[in-house]
Amino acid sequence: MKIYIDGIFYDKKDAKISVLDHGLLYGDGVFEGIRAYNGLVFKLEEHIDRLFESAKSIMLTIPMTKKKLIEATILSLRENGLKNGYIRLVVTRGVGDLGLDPRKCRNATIIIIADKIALYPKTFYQKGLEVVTVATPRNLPEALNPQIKSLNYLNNILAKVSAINSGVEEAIMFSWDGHVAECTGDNIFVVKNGELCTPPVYLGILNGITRQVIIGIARKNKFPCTEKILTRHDLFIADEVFLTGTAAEVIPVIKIDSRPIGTGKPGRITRELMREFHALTKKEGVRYSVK
Ligand code: PXG
Repeated sequence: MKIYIDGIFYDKKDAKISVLDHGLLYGDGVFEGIRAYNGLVFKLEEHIDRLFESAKSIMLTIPMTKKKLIEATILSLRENGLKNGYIRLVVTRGVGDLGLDPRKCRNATIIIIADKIALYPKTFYQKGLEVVTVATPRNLPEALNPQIKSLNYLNNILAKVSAINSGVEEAIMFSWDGHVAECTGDNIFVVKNGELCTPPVYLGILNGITRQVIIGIARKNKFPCTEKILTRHDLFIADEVFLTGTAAEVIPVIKIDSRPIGTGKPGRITRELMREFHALTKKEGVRYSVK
């Protein structure tokens, strides 16, 4: 495995960064997760745009143009001979002194890891996933806006720990005032009477790229789809619930807090959207060739 750090590819064992990098010391940095399907990078420009927006929001200058970063991303897939894969782009504030002051970090560090990812075991995609609601609320947007995909994921990790402690793989997080927000690395959709609903971004969630793709597919297929405030009650009485994310793709939820959702099996609309999503990943994206 070859890992890109600041313009050079290193073997995995040699891919190292300084202990004084503020990405490590303070979680000061941003990241993206991107997927490639059969030689096509899905929504590459959208991910690069979001990375630059996350960086802008924390006043971090990415020392590379979007075009060059796209080239480096594709090069990473090529170097690793990956036709299918997951790309983790990380930009940290860089090496600095001890102390928060980002001015002490002269150069941002750019890391590109191209590998595989399996967020949940494969069987859950057919059988559906069991999840729990957790007490840890999503970050307050006024404190650290969840739209920033920052290296500070402790909020979500705490929720994930609660899920694991409850014997399931994923957690549904709420906003500080008790509305459904999102999961630890996925957005959430509810289906009720043939209509789709998903929480609005202003509530304090990541505006997932898969989320946006699913909204588009749903509307194209004439399923009404709205951004709406949802409560725990709406989850419990839903006909179907599913999660979306680059790593997770589209995954049905069949139980929340030990309560069966709908029939307790992956629903018809969820399955249709999963099919449509996979069909889209096969035909859309930035094409590249592998040696
Ligand atoms: N919400 C959160 C909090 C996320 O981190 C999503 C939703 C889905 O967004 P996209 O744009 O991917 O549809 C995410 C995605 C990783 C990793 O380790 C990253 C995410 C999820 C899981 C793993 O790179 N972020």
